[in-house]
Formats: sequence, structure tokens, C-alpha cells
Amino acid sequence: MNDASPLKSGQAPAIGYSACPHDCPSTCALEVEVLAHNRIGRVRGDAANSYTAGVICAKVARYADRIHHPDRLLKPLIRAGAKGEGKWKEASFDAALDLIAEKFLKAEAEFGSETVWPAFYAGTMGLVQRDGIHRLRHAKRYSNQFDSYCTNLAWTGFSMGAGALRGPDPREMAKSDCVVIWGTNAVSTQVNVMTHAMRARKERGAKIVVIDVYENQTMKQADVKLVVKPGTDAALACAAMHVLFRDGLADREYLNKYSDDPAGLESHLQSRTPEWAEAICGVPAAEIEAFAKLVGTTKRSFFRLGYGFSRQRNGAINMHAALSLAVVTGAYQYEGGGAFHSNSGIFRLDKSLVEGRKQYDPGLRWLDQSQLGRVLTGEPESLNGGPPVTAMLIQNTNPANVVPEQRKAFRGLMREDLFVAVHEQFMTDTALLADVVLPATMFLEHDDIYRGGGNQHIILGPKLVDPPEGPKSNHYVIEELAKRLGVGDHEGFGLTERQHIDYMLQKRGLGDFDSFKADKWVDLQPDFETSHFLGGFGHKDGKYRFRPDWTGTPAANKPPKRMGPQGPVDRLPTFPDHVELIESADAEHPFRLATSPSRSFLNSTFSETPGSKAKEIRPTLLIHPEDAAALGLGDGDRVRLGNMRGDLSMHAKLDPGPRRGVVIHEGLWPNSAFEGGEGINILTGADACAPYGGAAFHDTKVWVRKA
Ligand SMILES: Nc1nc2c(c(=O)[nH]1)N[C@H]1C(S)=C(S)[C@@H](COP(=O)(O)OP(=O)(O)OC[C@H]3O[C@@H](n4cnc5c(=O)[nH]c(N)nc54)[C@H](O)[C@@H]3O)O[C@H]1N2
Ligand SMILES: Nc1nc2c(c(=O)[nH]1)N[C@H]1C(S)=C(S)[C@@H](COP(=O)(O)OP(=O)(O)OC[C@H]3O[C@@H](n4cnc5c(=O)[nH]c(N)nc54)[C@H](O)[C@@H]3O)O[C@H]1N2
Ligand code: SF4
Ligand SMILES: [Mo]
Repeated sequence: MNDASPLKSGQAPAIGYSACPHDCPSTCALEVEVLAHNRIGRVRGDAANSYTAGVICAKVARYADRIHHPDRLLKPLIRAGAKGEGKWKEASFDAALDLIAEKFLKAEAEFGSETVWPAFYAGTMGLVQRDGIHRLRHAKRYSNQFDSYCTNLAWTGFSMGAGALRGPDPREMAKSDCVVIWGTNAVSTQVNVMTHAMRARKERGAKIVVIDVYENQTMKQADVKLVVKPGTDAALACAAMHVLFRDGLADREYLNKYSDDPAGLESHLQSRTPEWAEAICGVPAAEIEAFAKLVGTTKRSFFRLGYGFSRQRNGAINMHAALSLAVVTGAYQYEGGGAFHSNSGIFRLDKSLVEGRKQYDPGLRWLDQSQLGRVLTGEPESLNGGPPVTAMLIQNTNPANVVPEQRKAFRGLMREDLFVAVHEQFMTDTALLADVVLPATMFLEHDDIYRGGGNQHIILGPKLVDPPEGPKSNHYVIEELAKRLGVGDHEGFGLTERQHIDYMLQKRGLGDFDSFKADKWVDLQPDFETSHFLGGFGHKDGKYRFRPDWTGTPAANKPPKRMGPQGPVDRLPTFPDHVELIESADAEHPFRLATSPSRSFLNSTFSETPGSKAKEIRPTLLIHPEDAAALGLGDGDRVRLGNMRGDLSMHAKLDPGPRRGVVIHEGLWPNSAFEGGEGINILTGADACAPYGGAAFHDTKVWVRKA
């Protein structure tokens, strides 16, 4: 790969513009040093983009280490030994595609089209490269996929209250007097939140509040640190609302105009005192009082609600409760005030062509991606009335590592009668178990377009460099398979990436590929009134719902409803409340485990780059020193942890950051980083959470002992 001619001395590298494709709410605008037709240098944040503001994370700044990595997949591989053995024979791309098509046709002939599962997720967020797989799915009537890894619980909780998925301009954080960073480790997971929050502190003396289950990197920078037990944020929010009503700090005039039942809420909250909450969430009542007073008296309070605190079996309730607190303060009326979770509702790009929507049949069988293990081991409920899955194409996701109930996923992926093709950039845990591995291009090597839920821009990511010989784009693979599977002439096929981008942009009146090449992006933040819901919230009557209709017809920007209500919906509360739906600690499992993100990995990505590996060192369990002492554990000792789903070993790090009884494991390490070759997700559960599914990755009971 090193055949690029180096720059002559003194010659400045050309700069190309792009967007970060990774699954991160920030979707940074990038400046990329292009050193040769196939070589990049540094990657920087684009200073001209007002959200990115010139700042990106270290792992993407070092992207040259990833794109020019010696271990990149370069050749199609066909399994030559037993599954997972790691023996391969090289093949031409055509031969590999022919084999996949042959296996898919055979599976379809035997079991019907729903036996094929094109599985995907957001390893790239590019709309053409990520979502094109649906075109093939719909045209071939393969199984539908229910996307439950990430956003369900959060989006459901938010949109059930607000009726829409938008909010105050995240850049307004800089104009806030109090920024509440709730359940997101922004320093690690979306660094730009810190850029704007820190501006508010520097320029206006704003207070930074962080609410998390341990003192993470973000909390280390906070003025007010609230450490809750996992799955108890609604208790904290309810007690804070109690104080606001009690002390006359609730904005009653605003609530009467903009909400459904403030009087009902007030009376419901009467028993939700700070002492009540302390017993549930562990935050001392005095800290809850002080927090309530701070947000109740600071009109410009900006609540930045993350995903992390929704990854609990009661996560939708917790998100709705935190949002309700922001509403009770009346902060939405002020610049720099209100609650923001995601702008995903503002972009409204027409993806019908790229996804081949004309042929979409919601009546075909849905498969819950988090229950991949249950699906592949044939659990009838997860097969959802359809045939066994006997053939898969997997793009942009690494389920053998990232899905809960990993042992089942492994057993399923090892099935002899299952054919799996994985299209990847590296030999991931999933690729290792495949029958065919296809090498994939990286974002700088293909055209795409990106939109960022954490900001408000649509950003172009044109091809800037040539890929090495071998890797092909997702688009190429989908098009070539469609031809071989007899649907290449269906609507949406036969177009280039640029034609798809042109279509999406033109339909929205936003220009086209060429105009974006000049302008780089477009800023779609709605006006102040709309962003702050001053013309009303997203529900038909314009009112915020303190009493959400949890399983009713969702409003605009509906939560993922396609599988219908799931989980213990009968236990969802009428008003915001703590509901003990979580996997509570018990005598056998006295600890609660959260599997929080690490700074240098992004989900299962970047664990291959030397810079990231060196920073994360080894799989580690953060445990409170007093808990460690009780277990006879010293710093650095080997520790074993487990539950009814499995057990594994790592090293302990004594850390007063979490509360007693709570342990933290950061990052999605490759399974091979653990002694037993199994990863952290052998411990997490895949049961669907109420009311519309979603995985509770941070909601796990475990025992812990010295290994
Ligand atoms: N460096 C890095 N960046 C990432 C990722 C990564 O893995 N690494 N992942 C990307 C993806 S896919 C996503 S969706 C986003 C997610 O980004 P975030 O919104 O930040 O969500 P999480 O990473 O799940 O967790 C955030 C925080 O929630 C905390 N938490 C867990 N349970 C609770 C709880 O019950 N209450 C409270 N208050 N806090 C809790 C965790 O300890 C963690 O510090 O980040 C993206 N960016
Ligand atoms: N324990 C625990 N488990 C978790 C989480 C957690 O917090 N704790 N977080 C969950 C969340 S929020 C999410 S979103 C999931 C994410 O988990 P995954 O879906 O696995 O996400 P990534 O690691 O971001 O990306 C997956 C793969 O996409 C590949 N990829 C990137 N770009 C392309 C491309 O253009 N083409 C192809 N073919 N491949 C590409 C990358 O190489 C990478 O291996 O993990 C979930 N799992
Ligand atoms: S902060 Fe997120 S969007 Fe920005 S460069 Fe890093 S991973 Fe990409
Ligand atoms: Mo995610």
C-alpha cells in the first residue's frame, strides 16, 4: 500500500473535505491532508463548521493509522477450514460474489426469502453506503431488521414526551448559564459537546453539571457531580421536580400553556421527595436539593440528554423523566435553555430511492438485531413467525462482539447450516466466523453524505483517495449482488453513489453533489421558535406529555414502532416515576455492571489501531475501593465476574468513581483481548425493553470475586 510518491520537501499537502462516518452523534466536518492519490496525512476538525469548530477526537485525527493499517482486509476470503478456525483461501471478488448469490438463492429455494437476513448497522453513517442494503432486502423480500442496538429507548422516551426529535440548537450551549450533561460521556463519545459547554463556562461562568454512574472523563471536568446508581435517573428527576413545585420554582404559567397535566404531575410528585430519591438513586438528598435549586433558578439551563442513561430496562422512562424536569423549569423559553437529545427529526432526506422503498413490505418477518443470538439459535419468539435464518450478509456491524447474549450469538454464528458473508475493513470477531469475507473501502475512498443527530448539518464526504487494490464499497457489493440475484433492474439499482446523493439533496431543495463540493455542508437547524417548541410541542395539541401514551399512536418522528409494543408495557408509569424494571442486584449478584464506552475505541472500531490500543491498555473493571477491600481485591488484581449468562476475567482497578455496589467496564474490546476469548457482552441481556424495544447494555447484575 505504500506506493504513494511522497510530497516534495516544502510542498504543502492538498486539503480535502469530508465528514466523519463513524457512529457518533458529532458527525464532525473534517479537513484531510491528501498526501498522494492513495495516501492521507493528518485529519483535523474543520474550523469553518460552527458545530465542529475545529475540534475532533484523537482517534480520528490519527485516521492514517487506520486507513493505511497493515492488517486491513485486501482480498476476498473463502473459508477453508472449520468455522472460526481462521483458515482461508483467497478468491476474486467476482467468485466470492457468485458464491454468495448461489448460497442465497439456494437458501431461498429451500426456506423462502425470509430465511435470508441482510444484517447491518451504523459502522458507517453514510446514507448511501449504510442504507443501500435495504434496497436489496426489499427487492428480494428478505427479512426486515428491527434496529434495537442504540436509539430505541432514548428516542422513545424523548418523543413520547416532546412529540418530536429535535431541540434547541446545540451550539446554544455556549450561551447557557448551566449545562446539565446527563448520561453521556461527552469527552469520550462526542467531544464537541464539551467545546460548546466549556465556552459557556469560560465566557459566562456557566456551571457544568454531570450526571452519570461513575466519575467518568466528563464528570472530572464538572462543577456539580451527581453519581446515580444505574437505572435510577427517574428518581433523581422526580425529586428535583418535587423541589421545583414545592419551592415555587416550577414555571406554572409556561406549564399551563405548554403541557398536558401539570396539576396532576404536581400532585403525583408530592411523595417523590429528595429523601425518597436518595434511597433509590444513592445521591444525597442535599445534593438533589442543590441541583434542583440550580436548574430552577437558572433560566438558561441546557439539558444535554445522552444515550447512556437510557440503556436500562426502564430507560425510556428515565429519558422521559429527565426531559420532563427540563420542561418544568420552563427553560425552553430562553436562549441557551431547554433539553436537547437528538436532531434526527430535522433532516427529512428522501431515502426512498436508496432504500428501494417501493418494494418495502412491513408485513415480512422482522428480526431484532439485539436478539441475533436468539434468532440464530432458533428461539421461536425471536424468529417471529418466520423460517430459520440460513443465510446472512453483514455490513457495518460486528455482532459477534457487540450484541448482548454473546454466547448465544457465537453458537448461532457457528451453525454449520448457516451461511454468513461479512463485508468488512478488518478481520473482526464476526468476520472470523464467516464463510466469505469481502474487503470494504473506507469513507475517504468512496462517495457518501452524512447527517449528524448531535448537530444540524448535512455534510458531503466525497471520495478523496483511491482505495488499495481489492476493497470495494458497500454500494458496489449491493449492486453486484442484486444483478446476480435477478433484481438489478428494480427501481433504485443501477445508479452511482453520486446519483443517489443528487436525488436526496434535490428532492429536499438543497442542491446536489457538485454544489456540496463547493459549500461542504448545509446547516438545517430550525428557527428558534421551532427548536424551542414555542409554537407547541410535536403532538397534535402542541402540549408536552407528562402522561405519555406509551403504546399509543406516536406523533411525528415516531419511535421505532414496527415490531409493536414489547416488554412489560403494563408496568410503564402514568407520570414520571422510578420503576424497578431493571436487573436489580440480588444476593447472588450483588453488583450492577455498566459497560460504558472507552475513549479510544468507538464501539468495536479502532481496537485495531496502535494509538488506541496503547491508550486503553487492557480490559479493566473499575470497582470502589471499599467493595474491593471487602472482596480482598487489590489494584491490578485479576478479577472474575459473571452471572446467569456467563463469566469472564479481567483486571481490577480501584476507583472511587462509581458508588458502592456498581462496577464499570469501559469499551468494547475484541473478544480475543480476554483470556477466554469471550467478550463483555456474554454478560448482557437481550430482552426487549418496554415499550418499543431496545437493548439495556448498562443494566446487568453480576457477582465479582478475586480470580
Ligand atoms: N469514544 C467513543 N465514542 C463513541 C462510542 C464509543 O464506544 N466510544 N459509541 C458511539 C455510539 S454508537 C453512541 S450511540 C454514542 C453513545 O454515547 P453516549 O450518549 O455517551 O452513551 P453511552 O456511551 O452508552 O454512555 C454514556 C454514559 O452513560 C453512563 N450510564 C450508564 N448507565 C447509566 C444510568 O443508568 N444513568 C446515568 N446517568 N448514566 C448512565 C455511562 O457510564 C457512560 O458514562 O457514542 C458514540 N461515540
Ligand atoms: N456492552 C456494550 N455493548 C454495546 C454497547 C455498549 O455501550 N456496551 N453499545 C451498543 C451500541 S450503542 C451500538 S450502536 C453498537 C455498535 O456496534 P457495531 O454495529 O458493531 O458498530 P461499530 O463498531 O461502530 O462498526 C461495526 C463495523 O463496521 C465496519 N465498517 C465501518 N465502515 C464500513 C463500511 O463503509 N463498509 C463496511 N462494510 N463496514 C464498515 C467497521 O470496520 C466495524 O467493524 O454496539 C452496541 N453494543
Ligand atoms: S468526535 Fe465523533 S464524529 Fe467527531 S471525529 Fe470523533 S468519532 Fe468522528
Ligand atoms: Mo450507538
